[in-house]
Amino acid sequence: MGLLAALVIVFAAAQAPRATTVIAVEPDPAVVRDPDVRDAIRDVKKPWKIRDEATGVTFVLIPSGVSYVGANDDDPVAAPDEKPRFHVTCTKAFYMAETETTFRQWRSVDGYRGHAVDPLGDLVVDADDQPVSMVSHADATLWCTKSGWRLPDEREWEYAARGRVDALRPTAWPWGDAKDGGAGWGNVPDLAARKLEDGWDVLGFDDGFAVTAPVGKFRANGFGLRDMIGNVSEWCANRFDPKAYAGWSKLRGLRTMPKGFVDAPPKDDAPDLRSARGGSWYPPATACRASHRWGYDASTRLATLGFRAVRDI
Ligand SMILES: [Ca+2]
Ligand SMILES: [Ca+2]
Repeated sequence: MGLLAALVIVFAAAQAPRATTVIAVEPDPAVVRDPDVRDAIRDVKKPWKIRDEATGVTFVLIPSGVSYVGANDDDPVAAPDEKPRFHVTCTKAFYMAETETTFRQWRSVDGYRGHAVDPLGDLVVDADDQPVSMVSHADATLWCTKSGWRLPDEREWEYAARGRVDALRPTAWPWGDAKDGGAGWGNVPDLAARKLEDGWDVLGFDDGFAVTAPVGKFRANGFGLRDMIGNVSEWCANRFDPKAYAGWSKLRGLRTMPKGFVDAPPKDDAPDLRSARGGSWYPPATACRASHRWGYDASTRLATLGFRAVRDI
């Protein structure tokens, strides 16, 4: 019995939950302004905002709900890979990091002390509170896995980026259907960025940041997430297929990816393209729409590309 008891203790230790602090049980109505979203969060019966103590990553609860993925038919700048728009049901709530993964958080995990940063002259892009960039898809995936987390599926990402639990018509840009009017919504390619390079296609205001901004400086979306639009684009878990929406639009509901899910390998030595979302501080401005999709080779490292983690419930 003594040996059995010892084994039970070891097993229990191995399964011990990570130290997590509850930041807020109830959604803050000043942040989550839609009462339907607040009700959906309460229905999950889990705290709205929590913090992982080992890394400092703060998560907010993304409730189940219904939304659209893809561009509206009348969106004049939508690319073919954003269509056809389809209706999804997020069937299972999950936690998503409130911000992009920062350098401080990145370095808090063993084995991730050092990091190569793309030289951008005198511009600082690797301060503790700036989003980590220059990370490959494998880097981002492994970093998440070490803490028991994962990258989002791009449908989950877009559902989360829209910040709504209903099926009302989504807007093309986070702030509306017109390109202008986005001041305060995120660190986007703007007049500050155009000082780096004449002729860049930018939005017509100055958000104060030419390159990456410290995370969380701009307004939260309907779920309380920050910087989903702009700052750095964000790796998603799944393979990028420009024609995927034709098939996905025929599925009923959003399939939440199980832990450890891996896409089938690419066929016939095709490149291993992975999806990235949300636009960044760098042009084009049209990438700062929730429906915009990037497909990058998985080994790509860019000063415009980072990630955020999902923690399953
Ligand atoms: Ca900017
Ligand atoms: Ca972002």
